[in-house]
Amino acid sequence: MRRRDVILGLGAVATYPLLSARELWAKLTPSETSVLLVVDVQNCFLPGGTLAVPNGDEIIPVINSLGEKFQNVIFTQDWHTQDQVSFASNHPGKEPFETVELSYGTQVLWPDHCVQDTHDARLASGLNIPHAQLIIRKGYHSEIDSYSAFVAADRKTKTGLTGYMRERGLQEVYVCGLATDFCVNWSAMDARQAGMDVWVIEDACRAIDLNGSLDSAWKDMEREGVQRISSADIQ
Ligand code: VGL
Ligand code: ZN
Repeated sequence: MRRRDVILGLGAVATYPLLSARELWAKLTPSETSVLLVVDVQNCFLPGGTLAVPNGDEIIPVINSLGEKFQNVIFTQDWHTQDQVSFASNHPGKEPFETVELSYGTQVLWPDHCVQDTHDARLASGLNIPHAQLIIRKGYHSEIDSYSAFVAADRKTKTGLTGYMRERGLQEVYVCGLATDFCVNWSAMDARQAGMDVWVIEDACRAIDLNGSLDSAWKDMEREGVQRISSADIQ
């Protein structure tokens, strides 16, 4: 915190009493050990995609601006085979958004989405973060889904992202992308499990919100010490 910021902050107290504590005080400054984790910003989750998240496209400009504030940026890419166990089409008689019991627990069934090497699975063309360093794919084992960027749904199968981040000394994770209540949530929770400091940038995410999933995702994340912030909290 620089002295100038404090003085500006105090001025703001007098003038704009409704500003949040973060706006008045400590903006977060990403360092060389911080990473922006951009989760599943792919055509399938955008309007017109196979599993469109409402208003998912609105976060792209927010994420592009955030990208300029981070030295380290990692993308994730949901990357399923056509026989992926989480596709309703692979469970005769079942419809998307119903659930099934699998060996690793309850699985939500989804419309076919993000099939490998399709236009639907590509990262959104509006993303503009040329210095992003890694695209980590997940969900490619046909028998196991993976919402998390770190560990698949069986809670055993790893993507390798924890090892990559450890080896590069990346310890602070700022998570954004789609969807808040599924892949963002699970990735943030697993990053905490791996001992990282984790922030979720709410206005750089959009949710599916299935049967209260958004509320329970925020409750779970807050319980695990994931910090809920907005893009304006980062300088
Ligand atoms: C996601 C459902 C299925 C996500 C991925 O990116 O949140 N949700 N596959
Ligand atoms: Zn998926």
